[in-house]
Amino acid sequence: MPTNVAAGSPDVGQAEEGTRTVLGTCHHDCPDSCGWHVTVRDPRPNGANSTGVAQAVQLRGNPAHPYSLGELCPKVNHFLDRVYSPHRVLHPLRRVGPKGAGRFEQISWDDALTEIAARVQAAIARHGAETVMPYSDAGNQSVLAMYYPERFWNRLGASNLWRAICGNVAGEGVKMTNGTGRGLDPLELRHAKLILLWGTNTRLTNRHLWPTIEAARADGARVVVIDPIRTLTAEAADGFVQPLPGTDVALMLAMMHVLVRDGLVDEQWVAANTLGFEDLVAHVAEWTPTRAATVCGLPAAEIEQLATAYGTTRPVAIRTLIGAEHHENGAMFFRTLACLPALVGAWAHRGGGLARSVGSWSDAAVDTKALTRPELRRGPARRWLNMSRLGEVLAGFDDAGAPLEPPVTAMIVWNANPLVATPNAELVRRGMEREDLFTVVHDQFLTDTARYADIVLPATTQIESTDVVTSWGHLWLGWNEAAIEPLGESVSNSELHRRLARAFGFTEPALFDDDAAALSQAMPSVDLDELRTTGFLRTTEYPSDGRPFGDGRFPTASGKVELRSAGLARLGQPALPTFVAPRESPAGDPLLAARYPLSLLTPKRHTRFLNSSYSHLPKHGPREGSPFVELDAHDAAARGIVDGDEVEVRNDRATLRLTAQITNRLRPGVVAIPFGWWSAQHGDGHVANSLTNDALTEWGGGVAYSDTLVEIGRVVAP
Ligand SMILES: Nc1nc2c(c(=O)[nH]1)N[C@H]1C(S)=C(S)[C@@H](COP(=O)(O)OP(=O)(O)OC[C@H]3O[C@@H](n4cnc5c(=O)[nH]c(N)nc54)[C@H](O)[C@@H]3O)O[C@H]1N2
Ligand SMILES: Nc1nc2c(c(=O)[nH]1)N[C@H]1C(S)=C(S)[C@@H](COP(=O)(O)OP(=O)(O)OC[C@H]3O[C@@H](n4cnc5c(=O)[nH]c(N)nc54)[C@H](O)[C@@H]3O)O[C@H]1N2
Ligand code: SF4
Ligand SMILES: [Mo]
Repeated sequence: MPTNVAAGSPDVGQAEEGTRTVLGTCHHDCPDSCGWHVTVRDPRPNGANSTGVAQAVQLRGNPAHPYSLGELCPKVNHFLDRVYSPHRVLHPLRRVGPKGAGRFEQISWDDALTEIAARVQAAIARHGAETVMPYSDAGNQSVLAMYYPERFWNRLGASNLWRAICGNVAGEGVKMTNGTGRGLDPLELRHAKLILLWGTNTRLTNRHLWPTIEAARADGARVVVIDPIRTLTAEAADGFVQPLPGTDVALMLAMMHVLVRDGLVDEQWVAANTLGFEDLVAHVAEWTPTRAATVCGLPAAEIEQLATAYGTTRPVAIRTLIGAEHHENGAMFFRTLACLPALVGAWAHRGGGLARSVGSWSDAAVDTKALTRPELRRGPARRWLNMSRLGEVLAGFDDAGAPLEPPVTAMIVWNANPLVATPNAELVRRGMEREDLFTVVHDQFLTDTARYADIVLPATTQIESTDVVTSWGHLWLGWNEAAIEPLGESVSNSELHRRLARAFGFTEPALFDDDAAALSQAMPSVDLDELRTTGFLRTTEYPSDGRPFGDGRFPTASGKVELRSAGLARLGQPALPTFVAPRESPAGDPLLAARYPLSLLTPKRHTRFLNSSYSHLPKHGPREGSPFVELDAHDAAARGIVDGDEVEVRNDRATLRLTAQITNRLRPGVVAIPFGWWSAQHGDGHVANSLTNDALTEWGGGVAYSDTLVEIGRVVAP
């Protein structure tokens, strides 16, 4: 078993004899896209490695990497344990027990591909190609791993997958105001004097940005966190505002009210660069801090202070990421948030504005069409199935509740673990139990989802295949060179889809392009040789003066920031920023709230977990304890619950048994179950998402995990 060393000091140039260093980039669905070095020991007949194949013996942060600076994280510090885990799936498997039981037999790749082709073609003969649902997310967010597979699915004519579970809503929300999802490079926060971390848990989810925030602070910046949970990040901030979940739009409207009332609007900037200011002024007149205070559960004075600080400090920046989009009003959250910098003219100052995902800056380096080849699809663009609604899709319904025609009878999953990660997971489970559904899962481990597969296929890890990573947290592309051969019979996502194309008898050359050719096609403007040599390369779209909208021009129809949006009106949404309480919330549905009075959040919580990817590994899962529900002392006392009690958390979707943890991180009425554990760790066959709501956001196709109501009760011994 190779040893694994915590991140830290550089090892370049000090490699022991017989080893070499290979440059790579973390593939995880994380904004930081850290650079790493893998130390590889080549085989020598009588040397330290006599296994006959190259072995990775150390994986460390690349100290030269401009963003991660040589540090990795508690998830990936033990990455080689993941690579060489005895639990890796290394060969194709065929199910021999009932779906979900996890009993499989090893088969050959030829047998697996023959069976997949035969069963999928039979499904297509009966229902047409749209009966096939490819389901994938960002388990490996490298360029080829994410997009090369689409060539095959286009050629097959399968249903399209709408990947809207993470980030799409935030982008579509901001776009309604600014005409683009683009914003500040987060490193620009260095220049700000007030930083609002709004619905983002930087120290946990984006840890390599924290030194920038600390540096700004050392220069006098104040940092305020706005979050319904007193997170790790809130603990370290100068100020903390704790609204009820899903109520932030009311808070923003009250901030606008104060900015207008107190003359804190940058009138010159607003007059030159915004549309609809007069309408907005009239609209926010009724949103007094007192009114918002009731909605948000905050003291009115706190709202006044926040608004005053926002209106009087320059440069002033808002940093947000994904978490706040998981509400029914999640798109409106981002649309409204994007109005705030305009009102105070924040974009004019270096370090001012709104920083979110920078994916749309770095994606400009990739020619998506050259990669995905939409022209391989014959006939018209086919239907789109929303990944957020997998439960309904497998139950046979579209987003509007109408029957799906044709139904989904074949599903191929890679880069994703939907049974843990999608909302309303018990509905997904019932779908995956369907005997008339043929399921293939390509993964590194026998995940909850893989246990329901008819065929499981082995996937490589990041150090086993070459790729390029575009980051959504910073502006550098990262090279990832394969450091070792694929373990066992595992294959990368691109190789899997070349094999599928062959098994289906397709002949179009693009379906068989090798990785190097596909990368050159996809990134014509990038010097891939240089990227391979240096390991990272800065993308070139971001303006060199650091100010994305320094000239006040925005790519909307009007060329201005649209405080009033005709585009939204066309979507049937309010043209002005408008607060609507989520339906599954105490204010949205008092009858439901009478039965289930507690708002449930299911956040990312653990430093050693990355979504659903680590809870099953020995250096990760056990060190984070076992599943629990956090609740405030008042809510606990009202139910006779003490710390450590076994409790049931229930709603109409599921009932989970968990240990109660009394906390001061939450306010009364709000409870939390961390997301990431598999059903095996939960032990009762469920996961946090068994409880969560799969209602859609108003636009953008996202999903309202965080508008979930539950009740908690003590488990009484019989
Ligand atoms: N309750 C709740 N649910 C949530 C969230 C939440 O905050 N709360 N967050 C949501 C968000 S933002 C996201 S992005 C999703 C994440 O959803 P998940 O599906 O949990 O994402 P990951 O854990 O990143 O990766 C999924 C799988 O990809 C596999 N994988 C990694 N590399 C490769 C590869 O190269 N090839 C193949 N074939 N497989 C690979 C991993 O082994 C893993 O099983 O979860 C969502 N679900
Ligand atoms: N350690 C670790 N790091 C990760 C991940 C992980 O699983 N573990 N996952 C990665 C992925 S896929 C993503 S998308 C990013 C997400 O990165 P973030 O968006 O920073 O993280 P989240 O925890 O999803 O959400 C941030 C915060 O939003 C809060 N929130 C929820 N509802 C509301 C609301 O109504 N109002 C306000 N103001 N806040 C609200 C949550 O309480 C949470 O603290 O993190 C990435 N990084
Ligand atoms: S998971 Fe994120 S923080 Fe950890 S090494 Fe990968 S990119 Fe860096
Ligand atoms: Mo995500």
